[in-house]
Amino acid sequence: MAVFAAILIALLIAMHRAPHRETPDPRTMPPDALVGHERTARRWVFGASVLSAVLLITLLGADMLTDRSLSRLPVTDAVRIEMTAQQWWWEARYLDARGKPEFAVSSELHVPVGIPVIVSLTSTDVIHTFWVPSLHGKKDMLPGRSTQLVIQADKAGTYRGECAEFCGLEHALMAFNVSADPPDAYARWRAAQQAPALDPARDGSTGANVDARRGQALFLSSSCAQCHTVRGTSAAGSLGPDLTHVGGRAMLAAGTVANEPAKLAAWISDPQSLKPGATMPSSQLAPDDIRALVTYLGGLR
Ligand code: HEC
Ligand SMILES: [Cu+2]
Repeated sequence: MAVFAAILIALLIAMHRAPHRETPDPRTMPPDALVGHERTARRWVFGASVLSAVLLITLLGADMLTDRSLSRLPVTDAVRIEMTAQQWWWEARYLDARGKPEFAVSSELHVPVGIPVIVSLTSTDVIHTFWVPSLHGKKDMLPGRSTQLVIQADKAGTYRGECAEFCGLEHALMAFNVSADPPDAYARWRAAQQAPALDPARDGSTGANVDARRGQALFLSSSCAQCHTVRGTSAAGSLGPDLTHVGGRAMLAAGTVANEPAKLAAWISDPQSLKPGATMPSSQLAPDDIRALVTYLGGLR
């Protein structure tokens, strides 16, 4: 800002002075004055160049120092997440203390405030870029290679993340949220995610529950289960997001669709109309079946 302001002020001064000053014609100027004129101009150019160089080198130094202190964040007791970018959604696998995947979520990450989070980044298809502007700079996600990033949220809140590398048709509809929670809220969220999915067959059979049970049976017997995992059931597909606790997410399909019954129904019957090019196929289900699926999935909190 200071450099920008200085340049503008210099420009304004020059513009203000130009019309008032009779420009000396070099052909009529005495040689002495001409040399003096050139010398002053040369001094100004030289001075400004040196000043620019000094400023840039200072900024470079500050940048390197900041980078170094960021990479020295203490990472004991860090939360570990494996992020895999897909066309066009994000899969986040949370690891336990021994580095084994515990549960997976999509579109919506939770991290504890004030505790470092080690994120391993990779991609299954093309190059994507992980970018949560309020938490860290961009980092490429490369197929077949794993890179690492340490992030830490110092303030509670929701931070939006985006894919920052053009990756195909739905690149612009590939977002996610990072929710930074106070440690106890984070611990509750984590415990809830670790649990297997609710099973509508286990608790009573009235009202919505009949629908939910029908939805579950449909889900497990149709193609859904071949692409989606619901922990605690036989559904163990891995082409689409893990749906074990999908009912608790605010957004679906990488931030494209709000998680409400009507939108969820529209998504299940025709994902292409909401996110053209998405790799989930449209289904030929009857409205009744869609409703049952929506009740079942909506209840998976
Ligand atoms: C060929 C694999 C495939 C099949 C079959 C499939 N899905 Fe999907 N599903 C996906 C993919 C991939 C996504 C992510 C799409 C995106 O965001 O671009 C997805 C996303 C979803 C989401 C949003 C999840 C989230 O967290 O964002 C729901 C809900 C869902 N599918 C339900 C279903 C249901 C119900 C069925 C059965 C009728 C089904 N899917 C069949 C691959 C599949
Ligand atoms: Cu992408």
